[in-house]
Amino acid sequence: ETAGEQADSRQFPEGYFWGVATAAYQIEGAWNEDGKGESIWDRYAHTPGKIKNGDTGDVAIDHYHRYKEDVALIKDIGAKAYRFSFSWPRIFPEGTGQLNQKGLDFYDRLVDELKAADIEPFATLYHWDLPQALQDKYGGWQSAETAKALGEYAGVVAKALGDRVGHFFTINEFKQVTETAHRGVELHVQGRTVRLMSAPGILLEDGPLNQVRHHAVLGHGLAVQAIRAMGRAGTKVGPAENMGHALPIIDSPEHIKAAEAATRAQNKYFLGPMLEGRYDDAYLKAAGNDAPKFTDEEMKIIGTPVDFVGINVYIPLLVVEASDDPPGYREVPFSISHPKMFSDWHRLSPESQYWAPRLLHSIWQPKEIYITENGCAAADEVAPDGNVYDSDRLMYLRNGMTWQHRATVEGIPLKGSFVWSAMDNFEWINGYGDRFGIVHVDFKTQKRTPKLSAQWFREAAQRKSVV
Ligand code: GBH
Repeated sequence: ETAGEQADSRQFPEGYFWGVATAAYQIEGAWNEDGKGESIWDRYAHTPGKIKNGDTGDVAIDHYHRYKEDVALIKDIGAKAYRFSFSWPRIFPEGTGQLNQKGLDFYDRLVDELKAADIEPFATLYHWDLPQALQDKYGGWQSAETAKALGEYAGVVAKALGDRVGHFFTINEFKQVTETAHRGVELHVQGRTVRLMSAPGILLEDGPLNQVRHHAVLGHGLAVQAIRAMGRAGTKVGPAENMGHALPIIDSPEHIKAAEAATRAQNKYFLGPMLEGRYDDAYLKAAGNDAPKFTDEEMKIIGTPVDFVGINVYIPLLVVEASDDPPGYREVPFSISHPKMFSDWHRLSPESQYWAPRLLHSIWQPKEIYITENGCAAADEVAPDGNVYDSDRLMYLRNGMTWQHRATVEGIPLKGSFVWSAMDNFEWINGYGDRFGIVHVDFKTQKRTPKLSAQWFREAAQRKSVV
């Protein structure tokens, strides 16, 4: 075997999308310009005490005004694909009804700029910034009206941009939109209990929360149908879900089977119904009176076939087989010393970049899979020589992508992946504290500086190989 052949075996398949990702509220700024309506995140960030340091996305990284510079930067760091999201209230200030043409025009120009730079646009319809008007009028996702509104908005966007945007994602992270926004997580800090919630931050009981979950997948289904109907030939659509996935700690058939069962259970609210058109019986039975109310017609809409499944891959669940326990698996904790990333919630798990797509493939066999987010925050600093030496992020991405490569070699239909994030940005309730970019942004001057990890990415994308 020659050295050349060895190198080829390490290459990702031809056409693998080497991408980077962002989301509207995290980068755009211009929160009230050109007729944009208010979103639940504008409202939330403007409410004292909700976001670390009182940060807001009012200006963010000013991408709305700097999109040309940013597209040039994305090209420069070697990305062949760019995943961004539309701000729904920029396009429909009231959520439905009157279109704001100026808002839609922004995305029209952005898409043209990307195409001219030979970067494939992948667009997310809804990355958490619900029009506040829908929250006020219907209680947001508590009502099926919001699901309908998402479907209408999807049709308008697909009609306008579906000739150039070949890939649409419906909703980003169903769990965050539903559970984190309406239940949150309780943390115990210095003897106090704090509940961390994302917008709109309305605490719901189990029954209403299950109904919110149901409306989110219903909105997804309606959006899939609208995009199918309006997109030109070739337009593909699917969800972008933060897929709960289990790592079989030991690679043996029994433990892998246990990981499969745990992964199925983790996805009973969202991926399960979307890919099977039905809720898991065990879920409905356990929920009892709190089970969501739904019709057969709605389940058909929810199960509308998708072209691909996008998954954001950050942290796994660790499981071992437990054949004497009914579910067949048992969750085990991370060791206290398990390597952690900069964000408190984030544990190191490069294997997840293989196991998440592999389990998705073995459980549901979607036609295509994308890893829609892969990345980490780091304690980045600009060194005296002007560079940002993010060696931990570089290690994180290199190892993660090595495991993605393994998935492609084994015939799992993983078609591409997106680094989260292209540029440092507004990290939701953590404000500007957690930097996820492979490009550094000085939040005062808005100066962009590609980090060491961006140099690595450019080289890898060009060689189509990470090792
Ligand atoms: C993704 O969420 C999002 O799609 C993206 O917008 C986000 O920037 C990125 O990941 C990084 O978080 O500080 O304890 O309140 C992944 C799920 C949601 C997990 C926010 C961490 C904050 C936890 N993340 N969450 S905490």
